[in-house]
Amino acid sequence: MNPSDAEALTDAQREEFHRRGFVALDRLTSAEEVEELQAVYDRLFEDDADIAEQDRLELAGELDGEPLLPQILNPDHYAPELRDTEAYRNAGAVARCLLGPEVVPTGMHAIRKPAHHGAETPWHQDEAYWNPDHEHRAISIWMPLQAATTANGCMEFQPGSQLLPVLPHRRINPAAQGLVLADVGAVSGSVACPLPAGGATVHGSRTLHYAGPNTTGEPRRALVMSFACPSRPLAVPRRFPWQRPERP
Ligand SMILES: O=C(O)CCC(=O)C(=O)O
Repeated sequence: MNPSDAEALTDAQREEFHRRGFVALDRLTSAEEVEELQAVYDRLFEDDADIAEQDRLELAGELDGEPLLPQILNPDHYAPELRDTEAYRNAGAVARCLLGPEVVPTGMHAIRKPAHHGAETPWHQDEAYWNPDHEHRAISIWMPLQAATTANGCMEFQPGSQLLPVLPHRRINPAAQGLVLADVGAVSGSVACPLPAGGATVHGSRTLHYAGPNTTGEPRRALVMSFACPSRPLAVPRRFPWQRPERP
């Protein structure tokens, strides 16, 4: 790890990530860059943006023809400038600081909660979406492009849940591509993480997390940057029946 990676987080922040499965950072990038990223982000979500069908997902379905929780996979394929940012450089340093020098970027996604009716992102573990035949050491760095609050859908985490196995999940509803933890009664004592614009939360692949609905008059924009160590096949593969017939 080079010295600047080691300084990406304080010892207390690293300890908190490993103990609780998440950590909140006040600043990943500047207010100026947030403003530039907002414009790029909003263009990607316009109806006529040239996004491949497989990279446009609707996680929660529609209400009166309006998407409730639209997601764009690989936004940086359509806007490569997202990679040439202080946010992305700092996210990489945070990832190497937590997981070591072998860590590689594994992609970005963007989830937008529309004003007034953006749906909740229900409780889930990211690993429930991934290849069950492999072991994963991965983190996601979630950065809001406006302040994130409990009113517009900031992230919420279940401390200690990174130590759990992948729990059973199901589809949010038959028309949606998102997953929800089958037994949300398993969640208690969760911690909401409001953030300033350009701050970030960092969570592990099994950390249980949620983001509430957007009840405000402004969209809630979040850019998620993911990183992982090279994944290895498990000696005993797992079965994630909720992924059938296809893995999103
Ligand atoms: O932005 C959201 O609403 C949820 C994000 C999330 O679940 C994730 O990044 O894993």
